[in-house]
Amino acid sequence: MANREVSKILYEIAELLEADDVPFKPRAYMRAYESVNALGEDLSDIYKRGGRKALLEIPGVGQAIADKLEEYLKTGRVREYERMKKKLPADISALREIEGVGPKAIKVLWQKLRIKNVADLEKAARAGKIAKLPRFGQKSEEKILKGIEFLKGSGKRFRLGDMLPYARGLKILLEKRKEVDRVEIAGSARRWKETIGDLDMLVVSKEPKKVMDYVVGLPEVRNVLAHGETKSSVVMQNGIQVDIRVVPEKSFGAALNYFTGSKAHNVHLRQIAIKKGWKLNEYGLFKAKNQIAGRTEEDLYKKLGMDYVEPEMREDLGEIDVAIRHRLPKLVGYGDLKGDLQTQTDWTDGKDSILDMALAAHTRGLEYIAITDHTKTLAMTGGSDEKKLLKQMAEIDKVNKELQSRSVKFKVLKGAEVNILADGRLDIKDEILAKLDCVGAAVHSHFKLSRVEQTKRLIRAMESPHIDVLFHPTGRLIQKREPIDLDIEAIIKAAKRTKTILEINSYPDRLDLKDEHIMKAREAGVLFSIDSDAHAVSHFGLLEYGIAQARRGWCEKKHIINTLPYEKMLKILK
Ligand code: DGT
Ligand code: CA
Ligand code: CA
Ligand code: ZN
Repeated sequence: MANREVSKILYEIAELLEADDVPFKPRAYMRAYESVNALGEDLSDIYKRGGRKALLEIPGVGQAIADKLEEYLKTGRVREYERMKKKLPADISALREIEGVGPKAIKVLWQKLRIKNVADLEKAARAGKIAKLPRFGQKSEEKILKGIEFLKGSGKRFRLGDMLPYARGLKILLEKRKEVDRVEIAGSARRWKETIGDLDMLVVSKEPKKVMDYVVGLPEVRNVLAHGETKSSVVMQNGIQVDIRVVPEKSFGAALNYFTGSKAHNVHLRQIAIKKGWKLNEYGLFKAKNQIAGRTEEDLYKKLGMDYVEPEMREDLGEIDVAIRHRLPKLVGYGDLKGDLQTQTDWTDGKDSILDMALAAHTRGLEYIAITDHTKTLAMTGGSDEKKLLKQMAEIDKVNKELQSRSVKFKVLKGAEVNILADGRLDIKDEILAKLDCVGAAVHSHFKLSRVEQTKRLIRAMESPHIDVLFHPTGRLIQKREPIDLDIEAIIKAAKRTKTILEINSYPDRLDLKDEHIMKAREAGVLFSIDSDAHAVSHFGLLEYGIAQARRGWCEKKHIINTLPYEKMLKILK
């Protein structure tokens, strides 16, 4: 397809002429660009059919432009364009997408700061270099940054749960290519941060250019921010920016390590390399000019004198020192859960029956679930009162018998997600709660109480002898609702004192407790459950997000009660 390439050339010639203040000509090229862009027929077919005469019939194409079209169709290049491009080699089409950036500005940006693409421009603007340029100033710098944010999507961060499945899809797409040997998701997504700024992907290939052309040409791409030989940045239709790099096999470990980050972890590793007289970068670990490690991440850490650090821990929160002393925790694994202590069914606002939830959990490799439907003061969910709870308990007995008769080794536990009232009382009578196997309590209303009231409220609930687990303790919804105002230290202390389990809720909108609170609570000796909060059979897959948060909080198997078989787990409960 010559049309796409030719129309880009015409567009850029128009802009290059404009940048040089040439009168009239830019308009002519822009008109020709518009016609070629809108052609229904391939230019080379038109030329084959009618020669130069046919080219001249295209609206806006005069003698001078026809020369260029002919030259392109015969030789694949336009020398005058190449000559102009040498003087101003910036990616004009991409930079022009930014609100407020015109051809004259692009010329100044190139001449003064060697800015070639949107990524360069963003870097310079963030460093305050644009404001200092003649004819720019503070206001235009801010405007440029806003324009880039807009181009990149909303400029905000994305919830991991919304983007990880997408990233995995992209990975599979790339893995199918012949020229691609290996693909890994890196960056904050590999570290399982609750939100991600963009997606970083790493590809091993001997044909980087092919990979780059393929990625940039994907129909999913909304904007190309940079298109290089081994690095590109694109914005997808869903608004996420994808940074993708191709590296050779021998640098793969070093590159994966570098692009996984975090930046703070990287900086710390590099200091260690320097102390040993070596150099560490995304290409490898080097002693003088010789690569001594970096083909894999494992050999890299080993050579640096430490144990392999799991990506979830790479935040420079002390993990490097612990790795050097060979004292890293053995993190809870993605396959370590035996049960799930928070699930909802069609008895309230869940979609599926108790039996179906049990069978789905069993298929996922779990050995038990607790049924924890909402209680009566959460009226819009059809929450259970005491009578309904008793009825449900009888039903659970039946389901367990049914499972047994089908030889399914699986246990359904009786539970509830008891609603905590504004003053910390519970909405279900104690004598009923006493009959349940595993009781969670949670806040679903009065989110705006003061810190003092809120903290008192939760502590009162935890003091109930029947409340085993505090579900989604802070009530936050990532990017939607702030957490309730809590004295988290006091909550942790009370959990420890009352032997209340704190939940790590896996629902990607919640991830509650969050990583830093998990870290604190674990250090204080509090135990956790990792629950899906499933409202449908498909939701058990979400448990991996909760496990990831637990790992970000340095939790081992022993910190998570539902890694135990249910008899042992029940013994830990109040
Ligand atoms: P994000 O995208 O904001 O959620 O966070 P990251 O960690 O994915 O950061 P990103 O996408 O800017 O860069 C990916 C990784 O590349 C980052 O985790 C570490 C590495 N990196 C980026 N810039 C630098 C840098 O200036 N120095 C070092 N040492 N590493 C960097
Ligand atoms: Ca990133
Ligand atoms: Ca990035
Ligand atoms: Zn619910």
